[in-house]
Amino acid sequence: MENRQIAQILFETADLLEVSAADSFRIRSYRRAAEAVESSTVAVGPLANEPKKLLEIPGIGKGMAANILQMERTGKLALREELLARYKPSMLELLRLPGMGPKTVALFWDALRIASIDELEAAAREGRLEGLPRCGPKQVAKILQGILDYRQHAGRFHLDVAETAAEKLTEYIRAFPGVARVTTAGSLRRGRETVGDLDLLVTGPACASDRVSAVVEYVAAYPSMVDLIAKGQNKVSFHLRHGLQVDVRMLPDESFGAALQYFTGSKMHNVAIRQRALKLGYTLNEYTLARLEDGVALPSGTEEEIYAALGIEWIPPEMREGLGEIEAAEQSRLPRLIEQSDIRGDLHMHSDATDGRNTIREMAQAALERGYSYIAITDHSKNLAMTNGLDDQRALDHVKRIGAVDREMEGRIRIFSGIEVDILADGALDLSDGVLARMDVVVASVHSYFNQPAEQMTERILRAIENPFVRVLGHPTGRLLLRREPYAFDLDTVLRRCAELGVAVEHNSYPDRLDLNDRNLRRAHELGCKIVVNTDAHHTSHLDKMKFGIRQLRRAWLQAEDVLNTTGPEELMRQLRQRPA
Ligand code: DGT
Ligand code: CA
Ligand code: CA
Ligand code: ZN
Repeated sequence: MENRQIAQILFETADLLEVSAADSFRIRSYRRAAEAVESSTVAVGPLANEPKKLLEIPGIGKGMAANILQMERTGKLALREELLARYKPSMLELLRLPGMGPKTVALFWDALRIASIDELEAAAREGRLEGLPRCGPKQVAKILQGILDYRQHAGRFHLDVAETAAEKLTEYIRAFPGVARVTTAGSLRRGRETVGDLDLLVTGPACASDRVSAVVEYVAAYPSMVDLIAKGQNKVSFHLRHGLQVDVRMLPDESFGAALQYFTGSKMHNVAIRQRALKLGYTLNEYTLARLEDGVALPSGTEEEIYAALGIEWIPPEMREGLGEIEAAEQSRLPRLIEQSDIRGDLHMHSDATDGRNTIREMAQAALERGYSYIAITDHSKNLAMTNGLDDQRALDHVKRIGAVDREMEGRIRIFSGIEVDILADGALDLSDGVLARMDVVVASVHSYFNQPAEQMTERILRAIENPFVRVLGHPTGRLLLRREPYAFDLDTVLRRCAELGVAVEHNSYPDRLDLNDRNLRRAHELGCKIVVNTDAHHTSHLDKMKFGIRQLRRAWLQAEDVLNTTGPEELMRQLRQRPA
């Protein structure tokens, strides 16, 4: 079992113990063990048979080592199963609702025997929660909203989660003799901001029709699978932990292009492509492109061949949403989409001065290794107390330190001094103008009072960007994908004002932010906004999240010249707060 799976079971057991009002020491021991397993750099499961090594991990005692052995042997933990039998399995889902901790769940269980989201919703609607502690009309409305949000997102996954799962599975399948390629299709290939299920294509000599059954059996035996949904002649579907579904299809090499085109989608794009094929006298399915009149198959081994036969250029997957891309291809006006290699620097990252994990120098070194010409260090300001945010004096000291490291790098990479300054509730900034004036890159972001009325939030952001030292509006909508909706405000008005003032808007590459989204990015571009794409890295490894941001820019049809941090350091500084003519 993987650490993540073991940790998940332990976390869930801790939550269930808390619902059952178990001894707080016991609850804590499960939670501590879960955290230890989750952050352990060695695989804990395989150590189960060497209890001594397990016991060396802080947070894991004798009892917990026995639990891990049990999970490794049986895939289950008896205590968790017992607790689930006492309540209902639906209790775990209830615990995942936003804002529902074990204490609240325990309260509802004790008073009303509520053990599922449906039961909670019914109780809330029928007014049965009233009179319980902390259950005023406001809280009840919040619970109902939480249920709504949860249902809307249930069954979708962040891009990085889907990609990691795809990489692991790919590695497993590629090890089978005669498998030549494992290729990602579906929404993951199109770079959609969240993924419903994973679609993988497997091709190679082993997938010929007389041999494919061995590949099917092999894939159906994937060790990290939770349950098998379907096993067909050349297809396997199953669930991974946390419910992510995977659809794997095995195809002969000569069908690769047709299959990849078909399973990449989107459905809207494919409908239009098939209509085009029919108009030209062809049929197109996942196996081949063929002539209508006599059924003769045409070369279908690559996507390029398919699109060429239909008289259009190959269309990048990120554009295949049925939003005019086929017309653009017909007229040979497909954009040359931005690529990772166009990016020259990253303008939003944190160091260990606040809540980042690495030093300024380590961040610079990591950026250099990624081929960047510059970065900006933009730590938090004091309003975010839990991050140890900087006040005026510390911010000034930090500028000096950044400058010193910049000099140490001797021109190999530029390190701009910066800050991610909080936009306070009334739109004032968290640091004084005199301090902001000393920074190369001031990113202004909202991190508090997300629930202001829309008008107030709009005014607040407008006031903040009027400040002449603000260069970038950070993660402009504040959404957390699958968790928190964007705050209510008038984005269009804000984007217009950013364009007028020359303030750049950020696309944040963190896979659970990705704001602005693809539609908003396109809108920002239409309105003439400067756009920067940043990672908001809190660790050197986070710099690699840039690829998720790039995919959204591509989905917005953006080219390198539409994005500010594709230029060199001097040009960037020149343009950062220049007003349009
Ligand atoms: P998702 O999984 O919700 O994030 O989105 P997709 O686009 O990956 O959708 P999915 O997994 O249902 O199907 C993958 C692709 O396969 C889809 O984009 C187009 C193609 N496809 C699957 N089923 C159908 C179908 O019934 N009709 C058509 N036209 N295409 C389909
Ligand atoms: Ca899919
Ligand atoms: Ca699918
Ligand atoms: Zn931020």
